[in-house]
Amino acid sequence: MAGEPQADCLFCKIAEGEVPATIVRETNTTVAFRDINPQAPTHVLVIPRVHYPDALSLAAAEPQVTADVLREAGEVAIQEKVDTTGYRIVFNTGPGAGQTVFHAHAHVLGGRDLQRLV
Ligand code: DGP
Repeated sequence: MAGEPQADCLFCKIAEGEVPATIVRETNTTVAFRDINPQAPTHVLVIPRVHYPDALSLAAAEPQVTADVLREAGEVAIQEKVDTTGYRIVFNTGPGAGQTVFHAHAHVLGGRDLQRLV
């Protein structure tokens, strides 16, 4: 059920400490950890502890937690010192957009010149 831990979800397992990850920040509602396949010098994923398959289903059910994810993405940028040069927050949504893990997550990318996407 949405909102409940999913036995087959990698990011639920990371949130519960069952799968190791390099965690950079944690709150009661979120976990931030380094992406295993970094696309920039700073590439951190921020996830809600609760399981929803993507950012918009999280937003519909848990607006406060969604705000927590976004705020933590900004805190990661400050902690990683990419806030002054600029950084990108990305929510890949759906397979056609490259989403491969169906537990909502924000990518925080920075530390290099990021090509303009839009
Ligand atoms: P997305 O393509 O938006 O669903 O992003 C999923 C990201 O998750 C992708 O950039 C790689 C990362 N990832 C996949 N498996 C692991 C893992 O086991 N550990 C960590 N730290 N990151 C992972």
